[in-house]
Amino acid sequence: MGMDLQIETIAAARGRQTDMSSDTPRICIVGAGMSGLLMAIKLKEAGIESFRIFEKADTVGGTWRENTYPGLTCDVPSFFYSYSFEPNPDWTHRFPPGHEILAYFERVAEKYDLLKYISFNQEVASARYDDGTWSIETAAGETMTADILIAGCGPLHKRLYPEIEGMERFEGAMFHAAAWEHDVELGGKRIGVIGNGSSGIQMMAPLSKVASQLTMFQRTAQWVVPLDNRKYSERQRSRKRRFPILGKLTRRFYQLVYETFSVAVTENGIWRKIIARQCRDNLASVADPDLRRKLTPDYVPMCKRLVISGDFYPTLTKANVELVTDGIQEIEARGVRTIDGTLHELDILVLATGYVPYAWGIDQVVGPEGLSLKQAWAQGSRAYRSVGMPGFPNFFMLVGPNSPIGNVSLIDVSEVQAAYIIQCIDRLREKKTKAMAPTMEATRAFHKSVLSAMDGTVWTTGCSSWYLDEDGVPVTWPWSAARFHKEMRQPDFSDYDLVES
Ligand code: N01
Repeated sequence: MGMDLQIETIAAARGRQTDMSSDTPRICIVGAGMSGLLMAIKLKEAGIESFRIFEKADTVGGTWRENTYPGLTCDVPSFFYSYSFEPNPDWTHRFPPGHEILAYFERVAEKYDLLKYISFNQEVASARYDDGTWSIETAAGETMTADILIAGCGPLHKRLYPEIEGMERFEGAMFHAAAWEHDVELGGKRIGVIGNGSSGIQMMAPLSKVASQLTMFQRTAQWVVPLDNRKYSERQRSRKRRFPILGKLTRRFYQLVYETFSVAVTENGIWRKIIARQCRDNLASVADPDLRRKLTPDYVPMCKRLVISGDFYPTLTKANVELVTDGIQEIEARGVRTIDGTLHELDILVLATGYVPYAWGIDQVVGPEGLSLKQAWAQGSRAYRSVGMPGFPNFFMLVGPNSPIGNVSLIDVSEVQAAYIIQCIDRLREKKTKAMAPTMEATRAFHKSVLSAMDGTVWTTGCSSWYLDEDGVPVTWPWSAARFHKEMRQPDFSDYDLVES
């Protein structure tokens, strides 16, 4: 099998990893989004300031900088979608609006004095491990020699643009949901939205308030769970300001709720039934039988990432909103033509078509034997416990392959991984260890246990989703979030190739 062949190739590199000569290692972090900023804070806490962050854009914030579409909201509760060490009493809603999250990360970057470590507008073009160090070069020509390379690019890094016949002929404004063109006037316009994932569904209610006509083009129906996004009053916020423990308790509460919820996707038990029931009850609330039929998925709830929205179904019943389920035949100058022959005339077309799954933005990382991550992952992204790759010494990932992803807080996940990586770096700083990479055997054993556990998960029950790789294998963590916390508490260095001095 492809991966085995690659693993053998990587195995040839074993034992050739070389020196890391300082106890203040030079560290390169790729990305100044949620996970890259977190890593920087944790390095500073560990007394390491010899790091640099390369960020492709001109500000921090990652996905929360890129996404600015109307209605953008995180569907993980605000108090849980915050760093555990940096509670924010000022969240205005249970589910925070995107601009508040971006402002939060900007504040954190300033408070922890991180901006001076960041090289903005520097997209990493190559990173190569040779003679015991990483040589990193950006597209704009900046270079860095590092002992350790840490990727914080995220799994949904690259926008997916659909390939639909005639797209270039459309005469209106057309843009991806993650590249919103704010100078395009929406008021009174005929707006089309292709895609009904979390992004497409979230923007429907606000767009329906301004568009003269709003048309959603749905290829596959989604299960939707309605959760109320309640507003926090000024009184509640000031109480949390005065008693920070309240924010911490709220975070812990949601962490426990979500740990419980995570079992619903990994085990076919009571929680899966309860959430499936909520989805079905929500669908049953759609009074129009024809609309309900169009909205009824043919797969098990949560197989695709669950969409959380209390206003999607009501929005679809508005007079200026239409759900189109006939397939798209082509895009013409004046709109979208569906296979039933109808031309849906549009002024604006939003491509809420998601992301290229697992295009991590770090394809160009090359290990000592000349093998790139792109080549290593040609048969699907695999990693050792979501943080490391065999044959890639002193290389770590945040939210790497097989991280718990989905309806969980990736901040929580990243904190676990950052703490793990710090322990690895501590080991490297002890000087006894010059380089480390997970062994082939440990990676293979981990992957084998992942594969056998996938059978019980909801992701393999039969649907197409970005959770799956090209072979239909989920690139997720097939066990509970609690198990992730437990297993990642400390590295098992017997699983690593260690080059000792
Ligand atoms: O993207 P998606 P998204 N013709 O991949 C359709 C996170 N997120 O940006 O299902 C027609 O979910 C595609 O159809 P189908 C979250 O993790 C979080 O919405 O493949 N349609 C689907 O309907 C989420 O899961 C928040 O048949 C085409 C849609 O486009 C992830 O980002 C908010 C098509 C893509 O849905 C991605 O969500 C928003 C084509 N050629 C996003 N190609 C939070 O609140 C694709 N589609 C945290």
